[in-house]
Amino acid sequence: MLRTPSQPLPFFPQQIEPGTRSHCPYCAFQCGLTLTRTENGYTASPDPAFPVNNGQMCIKGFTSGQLLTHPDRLLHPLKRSPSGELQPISWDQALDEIADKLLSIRDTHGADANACFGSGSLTNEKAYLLGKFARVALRTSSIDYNGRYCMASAAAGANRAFGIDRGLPFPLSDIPYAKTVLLWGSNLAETLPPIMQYFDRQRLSGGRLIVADPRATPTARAADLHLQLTPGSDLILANALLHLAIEMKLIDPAYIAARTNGFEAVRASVSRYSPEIAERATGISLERMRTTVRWLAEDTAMLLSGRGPEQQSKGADTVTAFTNLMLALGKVGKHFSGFGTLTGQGNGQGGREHGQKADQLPGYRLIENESHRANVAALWDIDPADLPRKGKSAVELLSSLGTSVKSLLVFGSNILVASPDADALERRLESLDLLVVSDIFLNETAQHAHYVLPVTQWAEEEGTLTNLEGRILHRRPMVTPPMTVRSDLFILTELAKRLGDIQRFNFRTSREVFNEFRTLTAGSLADYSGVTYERLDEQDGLQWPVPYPDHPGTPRLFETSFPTPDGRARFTPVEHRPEGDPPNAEYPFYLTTGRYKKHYNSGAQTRRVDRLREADPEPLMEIHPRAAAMLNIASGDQVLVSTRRATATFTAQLTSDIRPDTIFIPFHYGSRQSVNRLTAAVLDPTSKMPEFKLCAASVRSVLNHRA
Ligand SMILES: Nc1nc2c(c(=O)[nH]1)N[C@H]1C(S)=C(S)[C@@H](COP(=O)(O)OP(=O)(O)OC[C@H]3O[C@@H](n4cnc5c(=O)[nH]c(N)nc54)[C@H](O)[C@@H]3O)O[C@H]1N2
Ligand SMILES: Nc1nc2c(c(=O)[nH]1)N[C@H]1C(S)=C(S)[C@@H](COP(=O)(O)OP(=O)(O)OC[C@H]3O[C@@H](n4cnc5c(=O)[nH]c(N)nc54)[C@H](O)[C@@H]3O)O[C@H]1N2
Ligand code: SF4
Ligand SMILES: [Mo]
Repeated sequence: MLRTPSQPLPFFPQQIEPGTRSHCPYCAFQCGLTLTRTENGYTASPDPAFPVNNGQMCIKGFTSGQLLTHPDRLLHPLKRSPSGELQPISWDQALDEIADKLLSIRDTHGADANACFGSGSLTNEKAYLLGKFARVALRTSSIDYNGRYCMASAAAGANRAFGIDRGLPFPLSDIPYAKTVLLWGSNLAETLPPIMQYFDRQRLSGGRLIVADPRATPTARAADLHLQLTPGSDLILANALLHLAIEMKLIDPAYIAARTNGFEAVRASVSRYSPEIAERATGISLERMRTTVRWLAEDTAMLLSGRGPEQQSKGADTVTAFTNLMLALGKVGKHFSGFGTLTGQGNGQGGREHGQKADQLPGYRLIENESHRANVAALWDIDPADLPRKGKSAVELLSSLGTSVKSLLVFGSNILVASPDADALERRLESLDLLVVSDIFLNETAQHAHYVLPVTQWAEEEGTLTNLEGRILHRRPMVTPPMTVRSDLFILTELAKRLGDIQRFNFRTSREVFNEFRTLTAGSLADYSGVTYERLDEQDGLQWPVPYPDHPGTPRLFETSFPTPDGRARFTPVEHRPEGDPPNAEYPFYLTTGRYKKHYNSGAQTRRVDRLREADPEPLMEIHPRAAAMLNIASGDQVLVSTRRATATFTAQLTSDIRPDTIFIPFHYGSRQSVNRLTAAVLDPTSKMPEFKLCAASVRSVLNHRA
């Protein structure tokens, strides 16, 4: 026994004050909310005192209370029996057996044969401890996480240009003062609904909104100008806008000279992206391009990018085309202006800073940088030579399952629904010696596991998350967890102890983990060393870097310099490349994927919430009426959608909001309704982001349900 019965359970909340303020379980907006106990469970209401959401929430937040008392909630560790069923076992038995198996895999196949997969929904403490567990206890380089599917291209682009990656390098409260905002491939009216209050204020004071999206989404319909471009042509359009800005003498030579390097190479490269070429490739008229450039140049202006241009096999270069444009216009680091990317997951920002990424150590340190290695190894009390090197990125790691990788521990991702080319992944999961899934629900991935470990969830635990504007927030416990579940932190510390590392994983509270990791970030790019849980409570969060205890936080970056060796931002020329899985006569459509307002990511949580499931019970394939007419398809028909990998059946929805060459299917659904069975595992060579937004598809009608 590692615990005497009189001691409180490690990582369990000690006391819960009624009326505690905390945050939503889902997206990067991290709305402040409170919970009220009702006859049937819990009801969530917005916290009017929290400054970011200012009393607003979306339907997912309002219905989040249902997750806490859900009948599907996992309550006991489960083990797969020889006959294939998952059966309850004790925590000690589960942890002992998993640790034994990890050790025997390491002995037989080497340390890298054990792998971990993390998530942007884990708190900073969990993300940090998972990275430390992999490197120090398992001694494996095999760790990556679902942020590779999400923020990797944005991160690569921002690092390349600015030397740092904080999604929004300015506060949300700057948005209302931007004269022009260009939202590039973000449907934020549905994916960050309460953010619209900032845009409403912007529009009321005479601001303009431009949206670049192949679909006329609710966000695009709210815009002054909609650039309904051909999927995958974003880089061409961005380079052509810079070409025009140069031609129209709208660039800012004084800013370029004072604050940047490398413009001449970019000037030469964009000279080939004439508006005529771009008009043909993107479908956007010269007049619209000119208006866009004029609006962006003339006053305060922001370019904010979403997953549309980023989840492409050229996503990192496309983001670079955006930073090139905004730097040339002299906007970056000026008030109410600049480039930003809209982070998606609850802790999508903090989750990419603290060492669960294959190439990173905590505080945005790099695992291949010798002085970063020495620094972290010293704090972890290990020899730098024992710190594993860079591992494989998410899709590459999952492609090695069953061959070089024999075990996988998953924390906070439903990889079978969220990963590209999912049928191939399903076969690989089946070939593992050990699959362990820690989750709240038995999601599609957990159904393949050898062991399932039930964990505490958002309102039952403490920790920190970092929102889309780099604001570190305190997740406070509001509810006592069921006594039979455990925190992810408990699982990691107990497994580490069983692997023989007691001293380095001797934590009993989230706060203790936080204190170790904030010390470790001192002097790093994402410096949290001046943050305490108490300070977060007093100030409703702090924006990093926070390098010392009285530091007020850093709402705006880049005002005077960039965190590059010479303090200047970097231009990098980038060229268009075609998508990895292009349309042809057999597969004539672009299949693009994305989100519904009422479901969240793999849907493991939201498909279990009655109001959300009833509102959108299945994924619909959006198709333009002209394309549908040629294929003799009506709304409500069952259609077969085929790609070079698989065929699946969906219900058609005719809408003139989409381009005739494009179909759209959301990815929130599992099994036969999973669109990721169709997508391609084509990766961006720089960011290793899979090309979720673009593959070739064919459509045909199977059954006509017309009356
Ligand atoms: N309701 C809801 N909200 C969420 C989430 C959710 O699942 N549901 N998830 C959260 C997470 S993790 C994330 S990452 C964010 C994502 O938030 P968004 O980036 O807003 O979401 P997506 O729907 O993936 O993609 C945005 C848009 O990209 C467009 N698009 C497709 N192909 C292209 C292209 O080639 N070029 C361009 N320019 N656009 C293209 C799509 O039509 C879509 O409207 O949302 C967060 N918030
Ligand atoms: N085709 C297509 N595929 C995509 C995308 C797309 O646009 N198109 N978007 C990609 C993007 S941006 C993302 S972010 C991914 C997201 O997809 P996933 O990685 O699957 O993420 P989620 O569905 O948010 O959460 C997965 C699981 O985490 C559990 N969970 C939540 N909190 C915790 C916790 O604290 N601990 C533990 N152990 N479990 C927890 C939930 O119950 C759920 O089962 O999907 C990617 N996949
Ligand atoms: S899902 Fe996002 S926008 Fe909706 S309530 Fe939760 S944090 Fe707010
Ligand atoms: Mo995401």
